[in-house]
Amino acid sequence: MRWVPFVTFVGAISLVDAFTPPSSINHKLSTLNVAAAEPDVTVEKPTGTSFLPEETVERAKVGSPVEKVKLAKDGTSAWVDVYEFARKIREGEMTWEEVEKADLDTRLKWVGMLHRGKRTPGQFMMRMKVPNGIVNADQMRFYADCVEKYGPEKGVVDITTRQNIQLRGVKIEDAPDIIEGLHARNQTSFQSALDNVRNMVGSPLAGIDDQELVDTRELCNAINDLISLDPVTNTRGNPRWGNLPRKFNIAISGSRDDYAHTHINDIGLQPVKHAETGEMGFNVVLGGFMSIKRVAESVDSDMWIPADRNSVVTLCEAILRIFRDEGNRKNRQLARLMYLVEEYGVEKFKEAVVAEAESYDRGVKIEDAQPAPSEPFERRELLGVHPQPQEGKMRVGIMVPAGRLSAQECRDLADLADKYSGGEVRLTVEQNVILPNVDESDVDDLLKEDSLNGDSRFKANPGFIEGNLVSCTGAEFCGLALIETKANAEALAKKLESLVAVDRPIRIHWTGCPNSCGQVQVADIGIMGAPARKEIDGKKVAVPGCKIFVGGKIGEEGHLSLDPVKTGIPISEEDLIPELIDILKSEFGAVEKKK
Ligand code: SRM
Ligand code: SF4
Repeated sequence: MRWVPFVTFVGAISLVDAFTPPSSINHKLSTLNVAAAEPDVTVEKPTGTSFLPEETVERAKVGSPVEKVKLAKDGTSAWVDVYEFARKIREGEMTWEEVEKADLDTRLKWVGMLHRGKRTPGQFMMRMKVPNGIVNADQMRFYADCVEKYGPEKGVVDITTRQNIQLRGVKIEDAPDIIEGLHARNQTSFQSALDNVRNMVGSPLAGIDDQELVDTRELCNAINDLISLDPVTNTRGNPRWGNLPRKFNIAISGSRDDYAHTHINDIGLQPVKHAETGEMGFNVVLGGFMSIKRVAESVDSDMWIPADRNSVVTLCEAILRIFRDEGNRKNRQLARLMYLVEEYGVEKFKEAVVAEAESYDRGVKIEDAQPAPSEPFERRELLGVHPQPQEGKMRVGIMVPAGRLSAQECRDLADLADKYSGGEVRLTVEQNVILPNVDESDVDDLLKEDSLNGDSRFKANPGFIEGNLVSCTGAEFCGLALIETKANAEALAKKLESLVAVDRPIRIHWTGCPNSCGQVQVADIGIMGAPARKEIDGKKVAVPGCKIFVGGKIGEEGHLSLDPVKTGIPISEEDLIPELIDILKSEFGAVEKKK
């Protein structure tokens, strides 16, 4: 390993000794809540680039503009810089506009801060890490407190398609308090964007599922710690994985339902028993991703690992090391894992991973893929009230339309969680929530709560269409968007619900541009922002429009729908609703309701 010697704080010129080191930098943290050793405050962290082999650095030097930004000053510098910028802005020494552009728009992403310069200049989205999508009432209230000051339009909270939380409206001067507050609550925003490993997706039913094959919580926490907890200083932010060639997604499925969507992640772990020993483990699928250039389903890697912490961490570490040092640094569109796997060939890539894992000498044995179960299995619902294996306990899935939460709605959820689910809230990749461990005897009271009835946007028993809605951020905040998504998605789902009856959940996904953050290719019906024209007053004019995808599949039979069935459809209600009703009737057996 290429650890560079640490520079000591004491007596050394360091990035941080110009001002008091923020306590969060030295805050001991583990998502597992284990007692960690006291951090050594006398060491400064190495940079992300310091872990790269010379050859990789040489490639980065002639690489993409982002590579050059990272070489000029490492992305990991933001872990410290954000405190300095905030202090200077608070003390009137600088304005946010004076923050160097590369810091503002690129490096601050290492603290999870994404400048929303096109839509809300000077304000940021702050993305968390919520391994396995589990948060608590205290964290929910903290999110509300953080965003409320930015007003009801800009200061909102989103549940993302990676079972994660994003805070909106954040200003640089407020960031240190938020970061400290998160760290004090055992959470972080570090390494959640740009060239970092993204939120760890696991099973939302982990530990409360009678069909569970693997409890994904500890494994998601372990990978989360691998990525963003520095093992040397025991502080948040791990520079070892701080300079990847591109984003990297990992998902661990806990049951045959594959709630984690392993087939669209760079690494997907699918639970399967070893055919001979009966030991529980994972088949490893690789390279699934979505982008403007290409959308690809994962390939089978022909690897199986036991479902224990050491094996899972070692496998991910081995793949990450290869990806970090060998991935494309020139063309960001070709820098996803799939391209590297294809360059090697699956077999050779497997050999490289096995050799890398063996070199760590941790006794991890990677075997050939094991046969997946073949008995019939039906994917289960997450919304509504369902029994748990724990006697007398129920899980209650609640719809959060398009994943959007106001500050008050965060507090409402926190109140429900405190009252009914031991303070715990589970997030799903469908941008909804689950309250686990509700006493059976309390379920009726929960369902009668004001925040689940009347004018509330939350519903425990929503319709099949509105309940399964997913939407990316769209033009409200995202500079890449071609259309407004969340508000349209919510309004049109409500409208459809009133117009047609369906007899099963229909998953309608909206995504504002071809990056497909809203994963339209896995949807029953996917709506992707695209150009459209419409005749208005006798003239054809450009209007917000979409392409429509039909027939994506999730679960064991996961399959991506790659080609749109319709293009150039305006997204206005009068144009889109009839198209969707036609598709719902012809493909999903919908029946129009009597007017
Ligand atoms: Fe995404 C870029 C939002 C999940 C593929 N994504 C963006 C940016 C950062 C663009 C930007 O700077 O504005 C968006 C920020 C908008 C905002 O203000 O929220 C953005 N992506 C999102 C979220 C918030 C959508 C949502 O509403 O839930 C999701 C955050 C997940 C998280 O918690 O980390 C989100 N993005 C995804 C997914 C789905 C997934 O991970 O399962 C994908 C497809 C899967 C994948 O990555 O392979 C996805 N986002 C992209 C891409 C295309 C990646 C590529 O290889 O080209 C981009 C563009 C990029 O990275 O250059 C992108
Ligand atoms: Fe933005 Fe496009 Fe992603 Fe939607 S799909 S959040 S519009 S980048």
